[in-house]
Amino acid sequence: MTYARLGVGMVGYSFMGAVHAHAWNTAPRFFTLPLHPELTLLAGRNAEAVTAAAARFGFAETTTDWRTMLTRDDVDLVDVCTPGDTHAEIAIAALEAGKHVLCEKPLANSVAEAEAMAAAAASAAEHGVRAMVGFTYRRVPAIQLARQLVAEGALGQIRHVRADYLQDWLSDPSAPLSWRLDKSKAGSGALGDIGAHVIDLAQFITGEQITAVTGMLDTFVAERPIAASAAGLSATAGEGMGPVTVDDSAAFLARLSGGGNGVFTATRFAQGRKNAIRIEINGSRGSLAFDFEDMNVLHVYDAEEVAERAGFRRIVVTEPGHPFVAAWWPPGHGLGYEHGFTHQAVDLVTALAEGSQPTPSFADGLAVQRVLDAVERSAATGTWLAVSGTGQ
Ligand code: SOE
Repeated sequence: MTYARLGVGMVGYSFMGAVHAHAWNTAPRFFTLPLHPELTLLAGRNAEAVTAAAARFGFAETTTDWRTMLTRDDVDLVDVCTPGDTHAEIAIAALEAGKHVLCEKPLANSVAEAEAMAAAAASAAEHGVRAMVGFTYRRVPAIQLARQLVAEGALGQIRHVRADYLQDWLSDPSAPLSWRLDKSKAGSGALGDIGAHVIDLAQFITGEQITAVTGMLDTFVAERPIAASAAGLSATAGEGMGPVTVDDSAAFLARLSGGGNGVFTATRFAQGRKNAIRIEINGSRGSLAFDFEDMNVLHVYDAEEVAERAGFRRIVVTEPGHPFVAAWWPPGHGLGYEHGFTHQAVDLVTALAEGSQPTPSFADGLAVQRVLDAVERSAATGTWLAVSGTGQ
């Protein structure tokens, strides 16, 4: 049986481009998809580098101008894997040209851009053209199980969410500047890059919204060496030191729509923590706890068990009945970082074939952007702020 093709055009080919390309290549090999993704066109400004990346990832052609994609009939979907400052321009142009869009997180660098993107996505949806934002950790099987348990009422009324995203790659003050430390490119620092993930996960798992926040942002190292290879920075590459214009760490307290509260941290200065996404949720009937550094495991506590036998149970989320797992390895053999992206590609292709809205949508991305914005403004004023769009 032959399947209709889905021509994929991708913009950007660094870390995110690599893992998205891996997902597009892997999804049809392990899942039965209703459409066959074909790596059609890869865009990047440096002709030599984009040609090398295309050969490595398996793209048929390259271009140094992403706009080429808009007029190509063989490109059905534009996958935006660029820094945040270009998300709005590329995604809106692609949607207006009738291309489906997958856009990396955070959706944009400002609420205004995110609103324009969500509006473009809503108009495009009227013509069956779809947009999705890449909050990939939603598709880690243990996170999916956590959401199912909350939806089934296993935790009861949610009282607390504690969510941390901890990395340490900036602890060394001689670590060089990159676009992620440049506000004009990245929008914000740890807050938008990794804080956005735990904001999305907290809302995804609980089904609640963050309605008000009070935040604190810190930049511990104000200047860093400009790497000779630095590309696309506002400062000139290879010339001494340059300013860090984003937060190194973000922390905030939150009110949740169901009456509970939340404590969030995002930092690139947590020595020894490489990619620790730690989420603990406590409800009236029980608790759950997850750490991405042990990503195949979910800890669950049932407060209705007899006290003498109660305790956190360690569920290894590798059974064929767990979300997405049946397509992979026998129980206990575990999945990794890249599998979330493959699951994201599977769900996106399935939604496109069904003509349904893939999630997270650009509206979901906008909701996260509004929380980021409220944290940033509250940190500047030292006050509590309502998150716009939550009716508070
Ligand atoms: C860098 O800090 C980063 O690559 C994030 O941008 C990703 O979203 C996260 O998945 C891993 O860390």
